[in-house]
Amino acid sequence: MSAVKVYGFEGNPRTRAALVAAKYEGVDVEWVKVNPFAEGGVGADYLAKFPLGLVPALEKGDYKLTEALAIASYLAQENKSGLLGASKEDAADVLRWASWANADLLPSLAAWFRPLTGAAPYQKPAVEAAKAKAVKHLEYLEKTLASRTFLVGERVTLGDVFVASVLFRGFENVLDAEWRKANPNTVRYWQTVIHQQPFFEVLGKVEPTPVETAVVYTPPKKEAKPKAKHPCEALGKPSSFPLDDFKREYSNKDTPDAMKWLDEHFNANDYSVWRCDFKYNDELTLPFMSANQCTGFHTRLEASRKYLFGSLNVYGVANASKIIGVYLIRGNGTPRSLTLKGGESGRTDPPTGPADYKGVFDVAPDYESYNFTPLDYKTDREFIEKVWSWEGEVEGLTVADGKVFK
Ligand SMILES: N[C@@H](CCC(=O)N[C@@H](CS)C(=O)NCC(=O)O)C(=O)O
Repeated sequence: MSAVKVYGFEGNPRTRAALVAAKYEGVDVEWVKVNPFAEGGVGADYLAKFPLGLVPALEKGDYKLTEALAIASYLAQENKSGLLGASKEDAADVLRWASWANADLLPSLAAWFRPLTGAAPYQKPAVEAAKAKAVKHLEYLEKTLASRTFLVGERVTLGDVFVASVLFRGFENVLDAEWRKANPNTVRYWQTVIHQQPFFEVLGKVEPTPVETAVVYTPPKKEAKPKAKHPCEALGKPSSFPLDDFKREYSNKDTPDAMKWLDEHFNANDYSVWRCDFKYNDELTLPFMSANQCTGFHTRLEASRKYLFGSLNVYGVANASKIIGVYLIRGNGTPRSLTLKGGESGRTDPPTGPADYKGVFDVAPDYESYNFTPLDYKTDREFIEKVWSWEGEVEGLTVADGKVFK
């Protein structure tokens, strides 16, 4: 006769119920340890036999069976120890409790404690809902047991085997000392059932120790995200001058004198100059409001302060104005595809700066409201000085206001 094999894993209530049922009936089973939750899962051989990959499963020669209730009933079939109930009504009641434990109590308990232990993803509302469901079912059990030692008749049945096996999961995780105090019938019942010889033979000598306090969810430690580096950081120190030196010149001298200093020090490998035009000048109304917009833009450029200098001006009069600026930025990374004002830049040196102006300006979420055009320091010098000194006319308009970023 072929040996009976039961597949499942240690501590699994459904596997345990099958093994205990076999002990009651005196059926010799070989317990083959298989755990779908372990690394590597159940393995190809198991899937070939039991395509759903779930446990428990039973095998006897060519006969294969899944579903915990079916397996335990099969093992208890001869009903030598009365596990299946003494009458038709008892048999149905036994099935009812076993089914309740397997299909209602276990899933709601598992959905309550598994996320708390990290075995399943944690979502507070789902855990709360599962807890509420489990508690409702457990209250029903507590009331039922107020007047009974066992769930059906006067001796242990398969209903008790399932209910007691599933309760382990609760006592190991969430049914803590406080809960036990409030539910003495269930505790007494569980202790009675699990101290029967067949349970003892499956569980071994170790006395179960219910938790003092329910497990609590501990959020995984968030890995500290490394602070994003500013793209200009990769450029290192400029070979010509630190931008602060020019900012100081500009602050302490008249702009023409500061520009003379820049004429001597400007190095197109270290820095590039950009014209900035607001895209929606048609929408501008009062110059002071436009100037506020310039201030806002500069505030949002703060993260690029080390790499940026410039002035953003309001030209014209109320309802006929434009926002135009000029910025000096760290990096010569003018994309070669861009046409410089007045023709190709002619520069053939590889870019050493950020891919283009974006690296500096996209720290401000509204930078896309502006057009940026590369300027040539030498040929556009007059325009640059005009904007930085707030003098002269640009596109026939004079400066109404301006905001310097330094
Ligand atoms: N309805 C099946 C459910 C079996 C089941 O879901 N077993 C769980 C362990 S208790 C399992 O194998 N889960 C693995 C998985 O979901 O991948 C039964 O009553 O036996």
